[in-house]
Amino acid sequence: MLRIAIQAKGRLSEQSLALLSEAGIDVDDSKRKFLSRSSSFPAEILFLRDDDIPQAVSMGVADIGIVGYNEVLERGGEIDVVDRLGFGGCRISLALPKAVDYPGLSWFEGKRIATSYPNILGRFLAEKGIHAQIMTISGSVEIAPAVGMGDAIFDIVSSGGTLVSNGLVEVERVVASEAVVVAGRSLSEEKRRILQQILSRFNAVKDSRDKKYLLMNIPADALDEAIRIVPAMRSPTVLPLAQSGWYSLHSVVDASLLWEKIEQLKAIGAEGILVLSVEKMIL
Ligand code: PRT
Ligand code: ZN
Repeated sequence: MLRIAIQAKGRLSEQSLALLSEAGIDVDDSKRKFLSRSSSFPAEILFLRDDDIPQAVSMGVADIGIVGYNEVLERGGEIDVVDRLGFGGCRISLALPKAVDYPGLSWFEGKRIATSYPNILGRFLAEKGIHAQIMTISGSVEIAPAVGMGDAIFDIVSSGGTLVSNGLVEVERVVASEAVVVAGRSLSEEKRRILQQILSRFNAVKDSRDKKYLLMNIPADALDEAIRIVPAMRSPTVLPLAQSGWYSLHSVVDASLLWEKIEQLKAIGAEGILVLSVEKMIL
């Protein structure tokens, strides 16, 4: 049995539950219990605030956790990042009122910077040799300069909309973050085995998310060129059609290249192109 901590309520909770479910780890979260046993996998889910997940894993209250890398960097502990999940992407940046004419990092010397990430900021400033006063506040950091609680802020940015609507400009991107899996350092053999099983399922889910399955009819004389355009993982499947001189070709492509590939295939005579989502992909 492995205990997995995830965010109870917030930006990462739905995608964490969806990932677990796609990996065959179903949890009944309708009762919103603190601890919930999976009905389909030897795991239980502990619902926590994201700030508490690194410590919970470090102390062994949970064996692994799904949490923003920003929290891992800020809180530290006896934990290792064992996987990156590709959602919850954001960065932690320094931002200033837009009226300031920013000359570079030296501007921060002697200034007051409001943040919920004092440890990450402290390390960054020390590394750059800048002496500034860090003002730790736990929420609504973006309003700090307007109310006189700091000259600048160090906060999470994703679209940048919040900065703009508060009259701030991002001047330094300090760290990039996304949701990650963290694991404790003293897991038993059995727990490590379950963790490996989970990670390989997560990878299958992640790999399938950005792939599309393509089927098409292709004339015999264009077959070699079609195989070059969509080479698949090993090589595409080619089946003869009932009508001679034609083949059915099946392949897998990166979703980002889908339209480009379709246009190339049409140009060499492919017909009846079908595009399907990939449910799971095991490499
Ligand atoms: O209650 P709990 O403590 O669990 O939740 P929380 O309120 O501390 O965290 P939550 O749910 O807001 O975020 C959880 C995690 O999501 C963070 O730790 C990050 O890893 C990640 N994440 C991704 C973000 C954002 N994107 C994000 N945009 N966390 C916060 N924001 C904030 C940002 O600070 C800004 O104020 O959302 C606002 C909108 O951002 P813009 O730039 O898109 O306007
Ligand atoms: Zn939080």
